[in-house]
Amino acid sequence: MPNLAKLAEVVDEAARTATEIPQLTIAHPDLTVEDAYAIQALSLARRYARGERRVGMKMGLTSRAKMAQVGVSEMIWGRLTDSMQVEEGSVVDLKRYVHPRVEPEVAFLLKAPLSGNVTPAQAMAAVGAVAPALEIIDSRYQDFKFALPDVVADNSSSSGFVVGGWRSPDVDVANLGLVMELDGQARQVGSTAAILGDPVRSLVAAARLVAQWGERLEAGWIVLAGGATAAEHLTPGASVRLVMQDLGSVSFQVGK
Ligand code: OOG
Ligand code: MG
Repeated sequence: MPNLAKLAEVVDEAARTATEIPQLTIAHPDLTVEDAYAIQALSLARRYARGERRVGMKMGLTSRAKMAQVGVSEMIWGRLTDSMQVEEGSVVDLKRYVHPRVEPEVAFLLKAPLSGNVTPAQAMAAVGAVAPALEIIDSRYQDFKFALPDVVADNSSSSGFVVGGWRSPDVDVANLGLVMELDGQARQVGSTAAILGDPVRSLVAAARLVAQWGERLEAGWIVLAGGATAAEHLTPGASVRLVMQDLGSVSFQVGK
């Protein structure tokens, strides 16, 4: 039985110091997905002990494009804290990351708790606002390569996220066209429909998955539905912008 607390320290330190590490499954080939979620919870406990606050949840690998890019085809989730949130329009420091990438997402802001088996209508009834979002993902593993238990233990590559202006949840997010630009050039073009056919399904899945771990999505939390396209590498000095039909745009700048 691997020492889960020790492995939590390893992934937490890798993230804290932006230092790459070998995949955990090399030394621990029998690591299960359940072990990995326990490691994630223990590593987040270390962040809370340093004063970070939970602000939400991110879903991952909810589109085929994302699954194909990382070679893992299972839906995963991670925990978001306040220190990961990047103000819209601000400059991010690449030194905080190992090998960051950016991907276009939809964010839900909850006005009521949500947990367990819910219908899409029940899920949307708990949503106070929706927004376009850019997630900065950063695997702590060498070469951004991992197996399912590795990425789950590493908080599903959670690293940073930028949320655009909140809009009324009356905007139907099922099939919104989107363009993610780097330095004004379209690099990824797609639709929110790539996210499980409708990002609301990702919120439904989020409610079900947290319940398995005895948690619930809380009012005031942000839920990221998952990347709608493959992610792009962040390069020094780049300006990154996501334009989404009906929801407007969100952007940030990469430091030189
Ligand atoms: C895993 C995290 C996946 C998403 O939106 O699909 C994710 C990774 O790609 O490193 O955030
Ligand atoms: Mg993501």
